[in-house]
Amino acid sequence: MSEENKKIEDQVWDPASVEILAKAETDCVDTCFSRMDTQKNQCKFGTSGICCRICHMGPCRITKKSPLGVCGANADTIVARNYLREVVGGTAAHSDHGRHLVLRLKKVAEGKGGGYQIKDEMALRRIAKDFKIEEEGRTKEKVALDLANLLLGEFTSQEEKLKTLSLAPLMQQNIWKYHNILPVGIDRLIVEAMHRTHIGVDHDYKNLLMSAFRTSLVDGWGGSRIATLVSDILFGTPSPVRSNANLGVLSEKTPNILVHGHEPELSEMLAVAVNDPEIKEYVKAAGADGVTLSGICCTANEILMRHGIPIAGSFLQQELAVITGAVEMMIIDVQCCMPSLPKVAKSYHTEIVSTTEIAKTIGATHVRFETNDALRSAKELVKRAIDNYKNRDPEKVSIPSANSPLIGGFSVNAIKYMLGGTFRPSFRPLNDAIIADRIKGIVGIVGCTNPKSKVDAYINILTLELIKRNVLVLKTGCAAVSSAKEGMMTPETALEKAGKGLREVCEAIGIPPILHMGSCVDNTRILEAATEIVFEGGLGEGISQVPAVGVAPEWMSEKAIAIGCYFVASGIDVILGYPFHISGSENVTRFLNEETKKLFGGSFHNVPDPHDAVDKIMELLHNKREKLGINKKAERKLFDMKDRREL
Ligand code: BF8
Repeated sequence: MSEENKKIEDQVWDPASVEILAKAETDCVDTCFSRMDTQKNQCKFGTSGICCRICHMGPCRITKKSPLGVCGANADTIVARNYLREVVGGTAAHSDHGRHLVLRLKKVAEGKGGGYQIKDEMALRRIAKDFKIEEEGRTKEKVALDLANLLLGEFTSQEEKLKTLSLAPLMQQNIWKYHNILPVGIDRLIVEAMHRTHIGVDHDYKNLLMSAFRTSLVDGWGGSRIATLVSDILFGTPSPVRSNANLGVLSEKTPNILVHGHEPELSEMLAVAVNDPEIKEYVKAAGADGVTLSGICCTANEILMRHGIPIAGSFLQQELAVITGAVEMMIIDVQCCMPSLPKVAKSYHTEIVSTTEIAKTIGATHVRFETNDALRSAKELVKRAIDNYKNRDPEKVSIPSANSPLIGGFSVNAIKYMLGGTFRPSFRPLNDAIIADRIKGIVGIVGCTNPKSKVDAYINILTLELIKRNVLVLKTGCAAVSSAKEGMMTPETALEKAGKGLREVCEAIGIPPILHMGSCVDNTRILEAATEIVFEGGLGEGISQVPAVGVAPEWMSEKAIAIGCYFVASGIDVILGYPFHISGSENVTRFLNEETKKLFGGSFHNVPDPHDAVDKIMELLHNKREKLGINKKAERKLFDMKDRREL
């Protein structure tokens, strides 16, 4: 192995990425990995959260010599304000995504759907019932209109608390009420959080941080939850589906179109367009047998879950996909699309196409995706990609062979059905397995990948070690893609590695021990699963009592911070592979990492090493099981001894 490849192997885990990063060096193309090198020694004021650029008396930086900003703000205020603004950023991204889908549902209900339909009427009626909307004897359009109006009200409500909160167990609702953080409308809370972080408004770090948790609730139980609910109604509730993942899904023999971003309105229609007879004829005329559509990032997860369309890669593979030289077009919408893409694409024939007014990139072609005439708009994009096929330079093409099979599509409904059967879908068998100690608990491994450390390594080590220890792993976002690429999302491979108890349960039910639950907004499916466990009974009155942990091993985005906050506010401990930018304030750090435990039943834990994370997670699960009285005696002793050793 060359020295060069050795270095690359320290940056990325999967062989396809190693191969393409080597190609990037040969082709003299910059990637986020080379830029990470040049960005080493990142600003310490930024990483500790003590740089304040909120007003133009600054920017101010807190040091021992200058402990206050020009306005008098101390480190606690500055760190907490910066943190709240990050939570706002993440919440806004998820919630705007949710809003677009509700507006689409409304148009569909009014007969102006632009080619979209209600694909899952049962989901519509089930959700309508949850919100006490009359549905019996009414057309699906009428029900959908009432539901869309109710959900739009979730964004605009000024004083009424969010209705989607009623989907949470009563215990969590009471905790939020007790701490005075029951959220009102999504838009109002986002505006209010921006207001209180303006110069001269909220200076109490605890007050600011409670606002961060309140804001995050309008993400997890509001905007994101709405996005998932409405996506299921419009595009279908996912059920298990086979597919493949990694750059090897690209085809040497057909035009390749990559869809990248987050909102499923675009990707859903592209999935339809590539199978349209007109497109089949068009591509034949271009000398190919078909078009290969695959996805990057969360949009990949969306179309995988509902159509079994393969995943080309996760966040940090977006540039690598272009560097294969085999991509005719990358169609992007919102979130996690790197501004570097057009520059990378310049070395090849790939056209980067942006599609929405709120997300443009210099160097990309902007073709507005017309949601009101979506199929035509999608077909035009596909034809444009096919036209570009002739420009592919075979000399520049190198598609890695890595291409792992996977099973995705585990919505809560699908899990319930698999656990209980068609006539009595239920979480009972899972609760019983947890109570009987065959499964220790559930762990959601979620979030991004980050070039600060070897990509996918933490996620894959942790996942493997947890299933060995009889932990059922639920996955979303790019963390799900890491496992998929590793070949760990088929029962065949993962069950071999799972502990005895978990293996027996999964074999009996017919599920893999690692469940792909979707995109980042679908983290709400994990909350939904935890809620089902509570409702099923025997594992506590609230989510905070369920043996469940969340982990964001390689996170990087503001959305991940918002997700972490709504998990903690819902009573779930969250392990972070990288710390927040808060170390400049001991008070803020203590509040997030310790005091939240007393408030909500869960807190944050910084654990940079995956093996330490395994120990920490098992300890957290053990403690929750202990409180429920479901630990075996022998195991209790073992943990007592371990505690004594630590003392
Ligand atoms: O929303 S996991 S890198 S793609 S932010 Fe982005 Fe992170 Fe991936 Fe999806 Ni989520």
